[in-house]
Amino acid sequence: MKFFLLLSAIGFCWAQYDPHTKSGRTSIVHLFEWRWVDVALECERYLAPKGFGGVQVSPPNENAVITDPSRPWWERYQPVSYKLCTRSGNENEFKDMVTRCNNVGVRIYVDAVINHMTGSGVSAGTRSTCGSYFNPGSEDFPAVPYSGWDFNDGKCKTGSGDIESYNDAYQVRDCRLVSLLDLALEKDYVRSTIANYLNHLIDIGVAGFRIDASKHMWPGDIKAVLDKLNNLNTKWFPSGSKPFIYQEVIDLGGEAITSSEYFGNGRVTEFKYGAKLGTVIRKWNGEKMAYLKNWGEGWGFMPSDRALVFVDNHDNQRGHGAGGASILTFWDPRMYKMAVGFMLAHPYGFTRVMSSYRWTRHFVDGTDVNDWMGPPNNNGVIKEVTINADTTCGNDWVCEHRWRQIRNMVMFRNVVDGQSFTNWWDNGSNQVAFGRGNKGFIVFNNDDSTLSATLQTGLPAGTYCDVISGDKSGNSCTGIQISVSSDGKAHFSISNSAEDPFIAIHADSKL
Ligand code: AAO
Repeated sequence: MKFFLLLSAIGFCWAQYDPHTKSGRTSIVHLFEWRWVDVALECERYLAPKGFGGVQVSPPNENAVITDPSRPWWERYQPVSYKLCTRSGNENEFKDMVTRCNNVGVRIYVDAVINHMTGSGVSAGTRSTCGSYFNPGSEDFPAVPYSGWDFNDGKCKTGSGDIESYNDAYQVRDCRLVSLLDLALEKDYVRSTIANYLNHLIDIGVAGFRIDASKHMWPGDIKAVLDKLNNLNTKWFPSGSKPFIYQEVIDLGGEAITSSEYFGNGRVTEFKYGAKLGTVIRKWNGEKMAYLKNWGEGWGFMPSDRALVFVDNHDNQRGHGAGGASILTFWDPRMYKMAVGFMLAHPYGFTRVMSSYRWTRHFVDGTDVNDWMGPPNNNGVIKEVTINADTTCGNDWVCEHRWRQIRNMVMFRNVVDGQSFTNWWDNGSNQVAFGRGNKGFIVFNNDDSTLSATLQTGLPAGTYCDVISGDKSGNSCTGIQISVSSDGKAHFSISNSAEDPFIAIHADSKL
């Protein structure tokens, strides 16, 4: 029995569900559209010291240069080849980033766009980020190479060749997603070509992949690609480690395709998480935080050990993808910090923090017509992520991961890792609290009245620094102090008009 347990523990550690973060690091951050040189610096100067486990980077492979609209962020989801050459940097810069991040214990996860190539309507003669020739009209991508044989045209049964209904699993997998040329992943040549691309990245030292548009590929085809992948680079990972896999499948219920079909391949994005949490924090549809008591599987989410969770992603923060209006983003900072704080304190799922750039929103009839706008740039060249004296970012990079409340909750999650969900309390409305064993405790007041309560924290007696209103530095605290008595109880008072109406304390914030 013992031997079996040991084997299954090892099996889990080395398998595709494990992010291979350095021990004690429990979250990753999506540095959306950052340049590789800036990611490398951020690993060294911020992510490693603050306990982040890894970075999801934007697609590193060559893409079409879209000029109408002018250099949208989404051009990176229109591959031209698998050369590592984009607005974020070239192959040498990519390698340097992976090496430097790994050397400080921060992993790199690549956004792998393998379902398709460019849009069918992109005109021949369109430039690409590395100068490779391609012709969408004749399905010719000589820099890979792919030709007409390598696409799904024959299999798709819709009149337009595009996905017309999400109620038909065949359409969703065999037809074109928004006219993007759909690769024939049933072909061994296509599978091997994709595997070669991913293996190149693995050999450089990446720790895993976000598989873009997984819903649009058959689970068995994805598996066939994954079966061809190398183990991770032993310079940084134990021998026999498999890449971490998380598949982008949008399953809010009610469609032909469900997330569970993909569990055999790796983790899956849980889109219900951000959609529901946004609804609760906004208090829409009669939802209240008290209902979060059984958050997780109790809300109909997938099993925790299969879930990749997030409050918002690069799509739904600007109205793409799914989730709708309830999604919270940096544009609603007060509610957003509460949502991210709740996510990072709660044991469910493997957590990803979003890090965005600011763009000029312009709503026409409720739709942001500037949802396409690319990262801060000078004539198309991505701007550097500058760091201000107060540690926030300049040049319109939002850097949510550097907000004190979010950065400190990433550390909170590390400190309480492995501890159970304990000491739930609620007032029947929007004042709630819970602990993580004897390591951490968090209290929220999302009601319209002051919270004043003496609660069981589960923590050892002492004075703790609230990591939301301030930081512990040495033996002093720049924020609110909470004193826990010998019976584990502490008094909390949170005004409903507080800038951040929540308090979090943990073992390492003890003074
Ligand atoms: C661009 C242009 C297009 C043009 C195309 C080709 O915008 O007009 O035709 O180029 O020239 C990104 C952008 C796209 C962009 C594309 C390529 O978002 O606008 O197209 O790059 O440049 C589906 C997929 C999901 C996908 C999501 C955006 O299932 O995989 O659409 N996300 C990933 C990436 C994303 C990227 C791609 C894939 C492509 O994260 O950045 O696209 O590489 C339903 C379905 C979802 C479906 C949504 C949206 O959702 O369930 O699967 O996502 O529709 O079509 C409620 C429902 C919910 C429903 C939602 C929306 O919330 O509950 O289920 O409404 O109807």
